[in-house]
Amino acid sequence: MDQDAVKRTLGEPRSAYRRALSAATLAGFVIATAAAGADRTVQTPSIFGPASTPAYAIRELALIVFGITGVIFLVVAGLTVYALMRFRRRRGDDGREPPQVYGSLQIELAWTVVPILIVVVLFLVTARYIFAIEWRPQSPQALEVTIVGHQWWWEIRYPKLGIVTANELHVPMSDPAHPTPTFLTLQSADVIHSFWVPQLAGKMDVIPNKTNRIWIDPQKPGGYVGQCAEYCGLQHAGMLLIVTVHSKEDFAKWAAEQQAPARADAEVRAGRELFSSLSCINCHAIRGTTANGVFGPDLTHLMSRWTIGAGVIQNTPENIRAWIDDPASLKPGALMPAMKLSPGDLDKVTAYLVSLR
Ligand code: HEC
Ligand SMILES: [Cu+2]
Repeated sequence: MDQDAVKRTLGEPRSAYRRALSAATLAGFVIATAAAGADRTVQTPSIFGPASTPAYAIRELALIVFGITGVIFLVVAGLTVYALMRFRRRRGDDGREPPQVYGSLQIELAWTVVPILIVVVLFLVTARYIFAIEWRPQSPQALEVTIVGHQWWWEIRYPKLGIVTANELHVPMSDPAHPTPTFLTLQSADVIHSFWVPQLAGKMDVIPNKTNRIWIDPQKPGGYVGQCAEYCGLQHAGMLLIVTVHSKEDFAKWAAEQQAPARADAEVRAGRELFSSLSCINCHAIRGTTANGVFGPDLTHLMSRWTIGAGVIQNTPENIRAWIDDPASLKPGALMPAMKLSPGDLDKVTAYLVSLR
């Protein structure tokens, strides 16, 4: 599946913050589970549309709990309706109280023991699923990715592959016969965030000074949308994560492109030199240059990403120019200052960034 097919299956990112406010965060994204762009079955992320083992397990558990509580509801509601009908006030009612039952050991035991048993069953089933997911050992074939939550974007590192990117996680699909799961190490650079891609796994908090782990094994290629699920400040809702699941060959291709050093095209030399002379390099890294900041997203292969600003804005040259001019106009509160460049300098820096494929 090529990148364009994934983009088509994901739909359009919100072009402006206004739309981000008007649409429900996730509903704003239409995404598909279809294998390729050709047959588009569009859907919003749903816990009922799992595509990876932990998400399947969560749906199964939800259905079991729903089943048990549904039966309880039917029994209680049924008995209530029966009592209301059967014992309603009738003509000729003498108004006396019905016989009262006091201190029946059998009845009291029954309504104490039965609910305890139900709760124990729910507890054991849940514990079984939690342990099955959390205690899965990491296999040697597993891909390792470190995800660092920032206000308000995701840093994504592949330590063994030497890749650093942002906001768009790429993983190979995992064939159940030959699983290649992805194990994610979750860390935070500032406040508590929460990693949540509903179709791939449960929520996991991303906590400063603590490392959490989670794994996914998506079984079909496609695009999946995730969202920070713990209020983390002004742009909490503008902290989306897009997961692209590739076939193994396509993932290898993507990884090779990301591993390549940043391009240094001759025709954007002026922009490159200007960029290196500005404070951009204190916050952003471009591999192979003097830019090695880690406060903002790595820009080495900026144009390989579909969005900028963590899913808020489509990645186009015009939007990059507008972003550098004043990030707050596109993502109010974003922790990048307006760089106050002259229009000419803006053009040069934009041309350089746009060359970073
Ligand atoms: C004080 C640190 C800081 C400086 C200086 C800074 N940036 Fe940023 N930049 C950020 C942060 C933080 C983000 C992520 C904002 C978000 O998504 O909420 C960002 C995002 C970006 C993005 C979007 C990247 C993406 O994948 O979402 C581009 C492009 C960018 N900056 C270019 C520049 C350029 C060019 C300069 C210099 C003219 C610059 N930045 C200076 C902190 C900085
Ligand atoms: Cu967050």
